[in-house]
Amino acid sequence: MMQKIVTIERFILENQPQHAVGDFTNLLYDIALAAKLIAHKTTRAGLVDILGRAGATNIQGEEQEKLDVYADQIMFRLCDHTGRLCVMASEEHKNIVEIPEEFPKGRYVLIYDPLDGSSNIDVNVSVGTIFAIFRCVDWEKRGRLEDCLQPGRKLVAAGYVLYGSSTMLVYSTGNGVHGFTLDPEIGEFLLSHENMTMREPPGYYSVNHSYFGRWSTGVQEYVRWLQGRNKSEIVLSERYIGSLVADFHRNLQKGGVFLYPAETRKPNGKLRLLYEAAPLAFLAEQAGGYASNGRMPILDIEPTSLHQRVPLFIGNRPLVEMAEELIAQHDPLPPDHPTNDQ
Ligand code: FBP
Repeated sequence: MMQKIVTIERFILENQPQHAVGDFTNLLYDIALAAKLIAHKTTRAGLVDILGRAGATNIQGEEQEKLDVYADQIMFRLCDHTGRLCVMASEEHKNIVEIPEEFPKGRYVLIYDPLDGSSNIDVNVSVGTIFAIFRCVDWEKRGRLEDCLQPGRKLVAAGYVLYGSSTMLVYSTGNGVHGFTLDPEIGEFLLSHENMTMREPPGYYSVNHSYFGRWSTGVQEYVRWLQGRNKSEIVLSERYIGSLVADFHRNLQKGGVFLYPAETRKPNGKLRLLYEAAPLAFLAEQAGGYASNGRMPILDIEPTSLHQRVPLFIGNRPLVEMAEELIAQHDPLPPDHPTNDQ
């Protein structure tokens, strides 16, 4: 039977959550438009001088790629003047991104990683944009840091855009996970994957094995279990693109687990709680999966800083819970460890 043709705009409008009075809907429209503009550049990346380094470094001390500067600018310029936001935070900026005084402030907080996996751009590997939306803590005041430092449980929406063989926008407002594919000919995101769920049984596990020697015993035992060793009956194949959005998207559709554990050189892992782990954890739980830092749900972690990193285990719930079990078994926390009382 022919798939119904539904644009993302119509789907957003018809599926507005109760709290929406228009600005939430329009904010999602803004993000869809930003995705189209960024997709336009990514698909032509090999042609125009957008590749290569921007000659600047970002807060993470990483050399900025031109495309991620462009993507960051697009998100900002599309969202700073609309009166829908009280504040923004970007993976590319050290501090919160304030709404210019001359523009009205709104009721929502937009947090985004403008171009995740940017180190893959030069080699034409899929990259992504990740976004998360909270409500402002105090509507009377202009945006502040505390508006951004909210636990993932408080998210009202999250999603990502995958710039791959086709461009897809996948999001949730707490009412299931839905995917839209960009039809470049008409420039419209059309509903292509309604009510996405983590497929059972799972097919894949995704991890950068080169760090094996630097993982804790619990994580090493877990990865051996994923490989079907140590009497584990699990049968998974291994896939690792090294681009979080692409790895997560595959596992969302085919079932599986992605992990970026802590390791001796990165005691809190590499991925950022606010821009990467929490938005994808929101999607994972909406799709029937789960996300953990190895000890507790990612969505229950109270952020303490804008760019804090967190170990991430995300995918089918039984796979992630096994990580928690083996880490608890092999890496007992010292009795006075704070996580014990959270
Ligand atoms: P950026 O935010 O700097 O792009 O880094 C994030 C990322 O590229 C993820 O997309 C990916 O999962 C991970 O880093 C790959 O890291 P590694 O190269 O250590 O496996």
